[in-house]
Amino acid sequence: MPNDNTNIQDFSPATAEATSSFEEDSKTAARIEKAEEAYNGNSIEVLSEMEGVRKRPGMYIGSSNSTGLHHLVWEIVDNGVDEAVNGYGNKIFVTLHKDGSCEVSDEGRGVPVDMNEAAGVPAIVLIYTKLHAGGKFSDKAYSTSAGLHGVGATVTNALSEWIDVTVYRQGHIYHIRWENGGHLVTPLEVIGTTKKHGTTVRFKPDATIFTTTEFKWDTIYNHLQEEAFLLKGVHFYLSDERNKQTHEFYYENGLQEYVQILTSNKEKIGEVLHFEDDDNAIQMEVAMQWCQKDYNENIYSYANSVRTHDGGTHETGLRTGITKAVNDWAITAGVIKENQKLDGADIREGLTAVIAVKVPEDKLEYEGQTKGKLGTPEASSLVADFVYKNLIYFLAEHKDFAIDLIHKCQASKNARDAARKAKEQARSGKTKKVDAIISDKLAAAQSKDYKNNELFIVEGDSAGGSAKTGRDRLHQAILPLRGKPLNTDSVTMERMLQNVEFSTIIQTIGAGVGADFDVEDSHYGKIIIMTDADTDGAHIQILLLTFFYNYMKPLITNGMVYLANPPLYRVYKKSDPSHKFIYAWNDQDLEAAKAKIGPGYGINRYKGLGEMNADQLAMTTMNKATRQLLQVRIDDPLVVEKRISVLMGNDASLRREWIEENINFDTVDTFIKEVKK
Ligand code: 1YM
Repeated sequence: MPNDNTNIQDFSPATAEATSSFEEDSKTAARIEKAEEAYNGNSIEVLSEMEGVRKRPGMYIGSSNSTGLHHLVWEIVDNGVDEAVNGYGNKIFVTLHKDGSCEVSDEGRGVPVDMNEAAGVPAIVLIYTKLHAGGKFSDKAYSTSAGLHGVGATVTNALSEWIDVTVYRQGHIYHIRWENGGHLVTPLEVIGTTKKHGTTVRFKPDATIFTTTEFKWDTIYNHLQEEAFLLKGVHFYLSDERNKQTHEFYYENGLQEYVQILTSNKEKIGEVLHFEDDDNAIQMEVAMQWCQKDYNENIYSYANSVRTHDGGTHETGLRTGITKAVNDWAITAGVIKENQKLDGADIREGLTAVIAVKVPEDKLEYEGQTKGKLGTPEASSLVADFVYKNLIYFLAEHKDFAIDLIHKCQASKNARDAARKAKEQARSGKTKKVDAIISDKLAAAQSKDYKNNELFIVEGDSAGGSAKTGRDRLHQAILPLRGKPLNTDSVTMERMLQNVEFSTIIQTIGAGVGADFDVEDSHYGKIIIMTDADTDGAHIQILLLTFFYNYMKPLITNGMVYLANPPLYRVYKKSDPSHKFIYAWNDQDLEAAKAKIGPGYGINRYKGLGEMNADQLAMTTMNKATRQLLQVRIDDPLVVEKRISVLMGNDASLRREWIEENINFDTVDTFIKEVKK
């Protein structure tokens, strides 16, 4: 769906125009011959390394599902992007072919083909057959750290049915091909001459490795768009030969446009602020926009083009710089007194900001196991100074904006104070009436060990009834919902608070709402949305997730929101009177169940939760030992904002189109789902 502004154009990579005139350079031929000999000597060791990748793909690309599959593309794209970042070429082409292969091209120097003396094989062979080979030859200052796992093209080779690499370099066209996970079938050869320079890689993922080998337009679209925001001046061309879709990404103003798109459906205060500094040891770029009626702080950070989900020193610096600049300006301008300083949280409410830093390789540090949190100490003070100086200057130059901003901060502060008072009052005994309302609907958990308690929000009274009977009373609470919840994206907070369903949810969770929400106060460690596996159920999921996203975002960012995942089928043996069932959650399970039961099986397809009795619902969907939950996460902020604005916006035709396109209940793909117990 995100290809909303797709324009049909034909993008053919310049490098594809290979000259067919075959003119082999004798020196190169001799070199290549030598390389082949050396390669044979080396190949056993190399193959065993690649065999390791094939045996445990998850270790190298995270998983062997669709996410892992797309890692194969990112590894190759990253090599092209690194080349562009280093100043060679400014176009990257990605083509999805009808035969299931993916082709990536750039217009850089071409992958090095000269002999690596130490190894006795051409550099390109090392780059495509040894793990972590890239860095050893590279002189690049900032690498993209090649996605999450940073293992390079070798992994793509190891996990492909075949891979062809064509290099246009110093007047020659070189070609090399591997098959079946890294078996060299066409050694490096010169196949022609050319005036072009660059690299083209085409590969077909190995269907014996992945659970799916279908490249998704949306996934690649979103990834390239994110890269394009971060790399001003680089053009990305995506084209899909399967359905003739094409799209070009090019953002001259980078992060400024990123923030514009993130806030496109919000009520803005002033313009996007955009600051850059290329002169320091660490390159820094930040864009920010304040909005009304948004109770969240939306900060997204990147280090060397890789998203830092858990923030780090650059994010800390950004927060410090903003708080200090706004307070200093407000005090100097006489808008507030020294003792009325605003809290950072009040200043950041309604702020959408993206910060991207480029840290030289030798200073690049991460905290923890994953690359989710930047650790480089210098980033904190460098970013804080840079943001402070630029922001205080901007405020001084744009007084009207500055005053509007301070008013918003003061309103945030007042709302927070009022909410705090209300909470204290509620605690001091004025809540009986509300408690009574809740207890009508809510079947509470007995335990006060909140972190281990689970709240099931269930579609419909009948499923709610089964859930109440089948639950673990100690730790599981059930809250049935009647009908469709309110669309909280199109109403004010006041209106939302008047809604009985949402006020019940807020009271039940017990941790406040909006700016006042404090995740530490949550009465439940898991909030589990349990709906039917049909369009209505999908719609209810979206409406509830939109509410949590807008008003209790930390529940999502802390991984506390889940979707129950009831089975789709029940398989049984017709002749067996004991009615032992095998449950199936997908078509793969179904096939396995049919095979297990053998001839004479029967299949029930569940349409709704109501078709299961309490025991079955508990066993398949609620019991910790046997259920599957989908954890809701926000991976790509842009996808969430875009989908929410389409799904929740006023344009009913866009919404219908989207639901129709996603009829197989991919609906909540917006929020990445991860299977958990
Ligand atoms: C479509 C994929 O791989 N392009 C590419 C890769 C490299 C170079 C140029 C390159 C880099 C350097 C010098 C250098 C790579 N080089 C290496 C290694 N596109 C694609 N284009 N000359 C050419 O960084 O010094 C790994 S990839 F290892 F040589 F550095």
